[in-house]
Amino acid sequence: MSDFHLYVLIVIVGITLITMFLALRRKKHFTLMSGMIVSMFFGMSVGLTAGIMFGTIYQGNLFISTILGMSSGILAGSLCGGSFNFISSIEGTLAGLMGGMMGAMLGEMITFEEANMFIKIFLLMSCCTIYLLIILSTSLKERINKISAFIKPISVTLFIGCVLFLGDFLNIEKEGSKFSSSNSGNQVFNKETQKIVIETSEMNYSPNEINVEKNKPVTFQLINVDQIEHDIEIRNLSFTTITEDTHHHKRIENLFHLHVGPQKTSETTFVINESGTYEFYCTIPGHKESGMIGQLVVH
Ligand SMILES: [Cu+2]
Repeated sequence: MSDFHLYVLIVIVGITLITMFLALRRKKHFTLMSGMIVSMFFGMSVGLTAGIMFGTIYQGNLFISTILGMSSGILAGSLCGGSFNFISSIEGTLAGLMGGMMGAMLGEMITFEEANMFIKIFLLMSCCTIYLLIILSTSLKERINKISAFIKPISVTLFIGCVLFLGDFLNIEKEGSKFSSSNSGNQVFNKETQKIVIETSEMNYSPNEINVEKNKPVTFQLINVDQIEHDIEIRNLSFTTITEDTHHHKRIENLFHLHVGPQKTSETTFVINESGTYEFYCTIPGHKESGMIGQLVVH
């Protein structure tokens, strides 16, 4: 769990407490219907936020992420609804259950970056519950007459802005530290980069045996002269990525994957941390069997 995920959890707990407090205090201003709407909105938003988050953290284990996502949604929805009345708590519980389940499935399927975007959107929606609570419990006449009618939207907007800004800040800081560590890594390892060029043509890698040194940056270039796509995959390889020009489909520990489109070139620079002999192959169905296989020796 990263700093960003921890931050999202803390914000969720915070909003749940604020929502409960507001709901209990302004209960008499709410009709049954508006209480139900708020609970449903809150349960669903928190369920989706937590579901997507746990879906990415426990990628590959949909059972755990579904349980955690649903529990978070149910807890938030029922607490918020329970502050109004029993019917609203049922509404909140069910919405939280559904949101958590859908979020976990979504988190399982999308990449880390995409998930972070969705988490921010649904976290924003969760924060908006506070605004919804204030608006729904203030009569129209009151809203027009009071100066606080101006203050409230502004303060709520500021609050939401701060919440999002802080989340972004944590994200940036994480990326920043990753960047600087790889930079200093460059200096520690070596200035010279090893360059490996592999050409793929007619179900063959050429060369199909490569030698590299560990703890030294390797630029890996894959040139595809074929009319069909290829890739290269290495399992159980402990490495640190420095740069890449293609996106990973999924973040799996110790799995190296570089994809190359028809008549395209892909490149990535990384550092291998452990010596050993590794097998590499193409994951496109049938290609490995037709001879797209090779050996990587790390000294
Ligand atoms: Cu292939």
